[in-house]
Amino acid sequence: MPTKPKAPAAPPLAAPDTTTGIETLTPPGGELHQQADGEPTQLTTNQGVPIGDNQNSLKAGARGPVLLQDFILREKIMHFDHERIPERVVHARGSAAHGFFECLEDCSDITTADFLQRPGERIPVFTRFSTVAGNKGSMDLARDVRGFAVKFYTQQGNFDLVGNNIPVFFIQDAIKFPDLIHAAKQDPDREFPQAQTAHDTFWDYISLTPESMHMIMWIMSDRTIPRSYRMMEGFGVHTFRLVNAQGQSTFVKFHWRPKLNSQSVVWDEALKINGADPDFHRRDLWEAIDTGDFPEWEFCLQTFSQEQADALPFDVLDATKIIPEEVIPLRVVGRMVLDRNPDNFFAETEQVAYCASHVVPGIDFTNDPLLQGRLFSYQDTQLKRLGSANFHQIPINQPRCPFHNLQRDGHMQMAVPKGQVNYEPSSLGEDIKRESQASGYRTFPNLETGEQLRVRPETFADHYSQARQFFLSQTEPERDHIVAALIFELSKCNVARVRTAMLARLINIDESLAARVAAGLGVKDPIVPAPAPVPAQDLELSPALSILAKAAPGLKGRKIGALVTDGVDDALLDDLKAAVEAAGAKLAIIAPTITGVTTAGGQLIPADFRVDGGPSVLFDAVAILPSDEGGAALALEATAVNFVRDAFGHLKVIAYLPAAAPLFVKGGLSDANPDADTGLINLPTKAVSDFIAAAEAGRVWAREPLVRKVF
Ligand code: HDD
Repeated sequence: MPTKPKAPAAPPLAAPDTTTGIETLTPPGGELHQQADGEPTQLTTNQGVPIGDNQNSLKAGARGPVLLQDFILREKIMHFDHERIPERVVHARGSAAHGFFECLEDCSDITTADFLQRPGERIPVFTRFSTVAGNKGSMDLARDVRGFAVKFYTQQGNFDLVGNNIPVFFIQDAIKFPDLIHAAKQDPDREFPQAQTAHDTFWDYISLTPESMHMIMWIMSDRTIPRSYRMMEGFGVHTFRLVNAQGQSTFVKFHWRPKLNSQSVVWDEALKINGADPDFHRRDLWEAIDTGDFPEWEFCLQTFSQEQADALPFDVLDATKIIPEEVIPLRVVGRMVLDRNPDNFFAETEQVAYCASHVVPGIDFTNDPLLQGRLFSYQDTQLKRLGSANFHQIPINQPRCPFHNLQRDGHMQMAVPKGQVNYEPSSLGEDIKRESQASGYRTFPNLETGEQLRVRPETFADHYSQARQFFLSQTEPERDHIVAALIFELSKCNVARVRTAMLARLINIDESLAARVAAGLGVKDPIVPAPAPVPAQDLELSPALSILAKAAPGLKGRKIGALVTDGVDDALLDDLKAAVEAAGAKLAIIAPTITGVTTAGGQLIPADFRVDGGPSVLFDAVAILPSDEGGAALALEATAVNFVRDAFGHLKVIAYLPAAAPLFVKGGLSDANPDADTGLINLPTKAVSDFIAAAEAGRVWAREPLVRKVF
């Protein structure tokens, strides 16, 4: 067994201050409540009573009735009956990891936030990624926004940055959120479709919600089918406020930038990954961390003043808008590394309670009406989910700094607060902690005036300009994918009005977009634009909005699949493995049996996957390396033929030996032309290094028109 690499040497994480005498919750206070030292020597009940037989219930006679007095049976079953808690109403399916945040730059010029003051200092974080619409047991590769929630355990309390992998949102006001989510999730009468927006109710709602058009461009792009959680950007979405020691406020948008760059799969591949490995993303995150390949993100601030905000052509309180990086650049002030998998999914990933209202001194809110609604929603939902106002006492939710107040009691109180005094002002209870104006959280004293109105500001009225900017800032393959995604989704809508209404919106974003989607839907009638009180402006394009324009060549963190048979060439396989690993990727062996293959030189190479369990959708590039007899035998396996056909169809780089010819013929790829296709690497002619270089360059976009109709 290879030994597990250890986390890089790091300065110790800031530990809770134990010198203040303030109680923290681990371990619980009071001698009575100390856990006994040492591991129990045998299975016990929850009361610590040793269990003699965990297989048979207590009966009156060997074949007689079970007795009610069997407290061991009743305790075990009662606990089992209560194992489930309500799943999150959105973001139910997720995966999380522990790690650290390291400050890289002193930010005292703009914020007093303690974790952004001292370069080199690290604090713990717990980060959960999720899909939004699907239930807890749904598949990972749904076309969906991904949640990107980070709990920073700072020395001044927990800061939760509850963001997404997309920097804008569907709606501008939180009062619309329940309707949006009802429309997106399964239909209430039949409880399907699961984990997808490709249905009438979602598109009906969207067609009637023009403010969602910018978000629609993002969710129809490849951002919603990421290759890995490790390869996603993250965004705080709203405009927040930073406040420095002088009380000055600076607006900020929070960004996470992955070290591995943003990467996505293609749609047909996503559909097939969901069948091949519904846990594709959670497995990928788990395995990367487990093998020491720790994912990392830069933490960036996009800061701006009131004057800069006033000069922008939209309102910074509108969560359907971005500020292009070209207009206000990002300042990299920290990094996050995830280096430890949870010990227990339920205790940590399921019970972690992120709240948008959890901020720390130096970070404050703005009047964004979407953010304001969120400030209520998260605490409320945690009460429902976790069952008690004491949810902050669950270990994953506890601050890592001392905390103390006079809140008491409630369901599942875990602490044992001492003393007679649980109120203040009080003249008794000398040791209770008091408020401090000097160091306490201070809300920025923003001047607010105005009538009480239920209205949307006029500055929120432009719904199309940034949607157009996003669409036109994409590279050609990315625009093609937005068109294809809209055609796919709208083709799943049975109600013709919904399709027509969407075309009437799309034409306000870009005429060619609407025309192409109409062609893909087979709509021949002219498209009548929906009323657009503020027509789309031509904003400066922003290449930073494109994944492909920013892509850097490389295979780090990727997976290469080699389909082999008995008789595979030893030297070739060794070269391939060495080259793949040197590029920072991992090689997986796919073989006709899980025991593996015997090479031409007589070595037994164990397989990672049997051919039907390791389709090419699980890999970023593939090598087809059968022996002469092996190639002919594989051509009789539909899964091996599909391996090659799908790798080609998903625009992957394929290295192959001449012995793979029967697979290409059976897969309908006999006319694939290695002279014209940079992704076909004929190994006797070309070298393993050519394969690696081609795979590092990414998918072969030029092949796309050969494998599907581009409207
Ligand atoms: Fe939300 C969960 C992100 C708008 C109400 N949200 C949740 C999670 C993420 C986000 C990442 C999962 C946290 C976890 O892993 O436990 N939500 C966002 C973003 C939004 C947003 C980036 C817009 C910018 N959310 C939003 C609104 C509301 C909510 C407008 C309600 C008015 N969100 C919730 C919630 C959830 C939640 C119901 C479900 C489970 C939970 O909170 O803990 O309160």
